[in-house]
Amino acid sequence: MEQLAGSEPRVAAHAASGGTQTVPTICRLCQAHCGILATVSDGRLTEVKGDPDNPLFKGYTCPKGRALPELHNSASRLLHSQKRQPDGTYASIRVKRAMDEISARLQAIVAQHGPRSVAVYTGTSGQSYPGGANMAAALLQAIGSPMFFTPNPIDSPGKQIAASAHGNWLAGDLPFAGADTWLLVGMNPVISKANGVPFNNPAQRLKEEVARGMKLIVIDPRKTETANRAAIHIQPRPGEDPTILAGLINVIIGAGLYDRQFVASEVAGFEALAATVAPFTPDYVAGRAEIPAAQLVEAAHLFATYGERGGMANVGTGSNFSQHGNLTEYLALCLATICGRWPRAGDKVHRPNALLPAYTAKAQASGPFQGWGYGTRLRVRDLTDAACGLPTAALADEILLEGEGQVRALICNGSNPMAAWPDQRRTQKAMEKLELLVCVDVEMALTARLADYVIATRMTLETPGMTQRVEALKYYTVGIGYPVPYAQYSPRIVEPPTGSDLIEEWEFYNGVGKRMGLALKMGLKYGFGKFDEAPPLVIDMEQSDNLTTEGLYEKICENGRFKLDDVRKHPHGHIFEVEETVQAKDPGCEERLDVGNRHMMAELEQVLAFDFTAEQADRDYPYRLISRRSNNFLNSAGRTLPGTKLSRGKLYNPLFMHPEDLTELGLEPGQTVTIASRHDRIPSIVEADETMRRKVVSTYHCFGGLVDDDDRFVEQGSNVGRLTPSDVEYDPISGIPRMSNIAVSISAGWKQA
Ligand SMILES: Nc1nc2c(c(=O)[nH]1)N[C@H]1C(S)=C(S)[C@@H](COP(=O)(O)OP(=O)(O)OC[C@H]3O[C@@H](n4cnc5c(=O)[nH]c(N)nc54)[C@H](O)[C@@H]3O)O[C@H]1N2
Ligand SMILES: Nc1nc2c(c(=O)[nH]1)N[C@H]1C(S)=C(S)[C@@H](COP(=O)(O)OP(=O)(O)OC[C@H]3O[C@@H](n4cnc5c(=O)[nH]c(N)nc54)[C@H](O)[C@@H]3O)O[C@H]1N2
Ligand code: SF4
Ligand SMILES: [Mo]
Repeated sequence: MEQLAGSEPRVAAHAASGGTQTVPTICRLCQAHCGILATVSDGRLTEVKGDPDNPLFKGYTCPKGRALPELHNSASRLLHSQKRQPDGTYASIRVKRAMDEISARLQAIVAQHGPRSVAVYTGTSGQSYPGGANMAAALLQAIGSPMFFTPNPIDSPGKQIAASAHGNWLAGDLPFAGADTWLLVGMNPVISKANGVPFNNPAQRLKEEVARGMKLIVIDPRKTETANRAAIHIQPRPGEDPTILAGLINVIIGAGLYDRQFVASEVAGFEALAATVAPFTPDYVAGRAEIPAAQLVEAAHLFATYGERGGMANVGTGSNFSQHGNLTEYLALCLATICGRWPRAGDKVHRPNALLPAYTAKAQASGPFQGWGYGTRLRVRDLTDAACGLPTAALADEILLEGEGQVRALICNGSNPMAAWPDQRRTQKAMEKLELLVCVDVEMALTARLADYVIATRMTLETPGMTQRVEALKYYTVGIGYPVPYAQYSPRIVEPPTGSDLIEEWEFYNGVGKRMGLALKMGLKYGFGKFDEAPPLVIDMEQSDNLTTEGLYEKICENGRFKLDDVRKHPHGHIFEVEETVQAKDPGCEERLDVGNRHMMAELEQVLAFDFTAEQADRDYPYRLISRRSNNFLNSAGRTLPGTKLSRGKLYNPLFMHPEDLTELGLEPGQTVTIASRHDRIPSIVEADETMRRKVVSTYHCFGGLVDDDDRFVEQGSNVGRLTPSDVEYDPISGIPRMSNIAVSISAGWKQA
């Protein structure tokens, strides 16, 4: 057996030895990175279940994780890279050959059109592999192109934009466990395992906290699995989150329930905030969001006064999709800040790093900074680089718009524009216009079907895994990441199927860079906002010949508080003992958290001025389509698998409607309907759902086929991104278009146009 750096065998010994063995490892499908037990029989992954000996996850998994064997063994999985043939069909190509050809084509494109003509879009599944997205970024940097995109600006871009306007707290956020209250806006962590509730079994964490006495407040137009546990569920019209949060802040300030001491010593802009929220009286908010005024007042009092320590507020994708996401995220930070909800000197540091460098948590602000309007300018819609990254919703136009600076080559790393981007018709035009489209994927996903090359990669359990990335999430926003200094490392668990020719993401980018004669340097840095905690780590690939993935992970974790070797000693994962307390503020520190940012206050004034009555009375498009996530699928991943356990025989994304809305329209569950927005129309099949607010409907994203494929909706669903134009209603900073609270009409039947 080949030996690697750190004397680790190529695969865990059991995998090579035949027979059946069950070993601990990490599910890397989503950001939770649950500790799991994988059973391997004769070199094949046969079962995944929770690991009761994992100290953090304690046996927890979700259906997606338990379906890892189906993914790894799927007949529709790519075992060889694919090259598009002149007739549009695909033929297998050796990955080395593909790298030769791709590097030659990239070189020619750069020579003719300049570095900016090459872009990378790294997606959700790119995050399963530490090193992949970073190496893609290193390749782009070596080429000299700034055109690096992620899903973040079509996810929750308001988080970083709000944090830049508000400033960061250098002790991080408050722990969920033990809090008295918590406010969740536009998110459903029980299903999404995203932020808000700790993702080591969120349903259980929430249940425990509520049983202990936490009072949860949820703002969501749907009575979600999370809202079921709420002491107060505000079920408003969608799109009114800034109105409601401004209303809550107004009540709290008006009744003098805020933390005067904290505001006096750590906060700037309080008067501006108080003045701007003043018109958002309970009656105004109630009439506009269509909620009881008394409920708003009760929620404000509960949040501000219940218990000794109180709790924080977290915002999810629903609010970010419904426009004014930057403002909603900002107001949620302001709400926590005026109530003094940040760790203080002497508190225990609850997210100290384990595989990331140690840092000093301080009870002080790292003041605001300008989080937009800098760096690379896009050629469309006056968009620029920003704290959330380059505006992804505008990339299709950067490909379509001819002239200097046009993007002509795109590499998709574990991402799927055709399933995930808004404005699917425009996206398809853009994908078809590219001179070179490369998809680095594990299946012939929707975008791969338009690609020149599809690079087939190993799946997670065929690569080593580790949890460092999860720790870094706390720098991205509040309310996310491991709630304790936990880490896990896993060796490779299985070898890929025999006869396959697969590569790992980072090896592909490194291989292409080498062939282009470029010196790749992977740069890694972490910190709250503008504040770097440690000198950036640079991994110079020219100095790293014969590097293995295991060796690369050693380098990535080089400056960690704990060494990878320490973590490896605990194959079931480990919660380290880190007894650190938050330090007092630096003497003379003048930094303040800003709750009165001019741009945000101006946006709140715009919200106030908006004629919401016209929207409420829209007879042509009387329903509001909102977002929602499938418990069994992570975005589009695994969607090409024929009839998996996960789809439970239902291969489409139904349209969920309140039963009384169904009756009003004369529809029966299971009936086919047309969902039309002002922009486009898609077919669907209705399902009764009492959790919906009346006149609000929802469906899952990332279903459906290419744009001419609507008629097959029963076997593949339909794509909600079709209903959203990317250039009509969009955020001027992140470019995110309106992806929830979409005005739609619903009518019986479907006929392809
Ligand atoms: N209408 C609407 N649009 C949305 C959303 C919504 O809720 N509604 N959500 C938005 C959000 S929050 C996001 S994050 C984006 C998601 O945007 P993307 O990240 O672009 O989309 P995904 O579907 O997650 O793409 C994952 C791709 O990786 C592939 N893949 C799976 N496993 C692996 C692997 O192990 N290795 C590699 N290399 N590839 C793999 C999958 O086949 C798939 O093609 O979509 C956004 N778009
Ligand atoms: N099972 C599963 N888990 C996932 C994913 C998945 O596809 N499946 N995707 C992953 C990804 S990429 C992400 S970004 C996270 C997202 O994680 P979350 O942000 O928690 O996303 P959702 O679960 O869709 O919850 C969004 C909620 O917002 C509500 N909503 C919609 N519009 C509005 C509005 O205008 N105002 C308010 N107040 N609420 C609104 C919806 O009813 C819904 O309950 O989940 C991740 N986890
Ligand atoms: S929540 Fe599910 S998909 Fe996410 S890491 Fe855990 S088992 Fe995997
Ligand atoms: Mo996302």
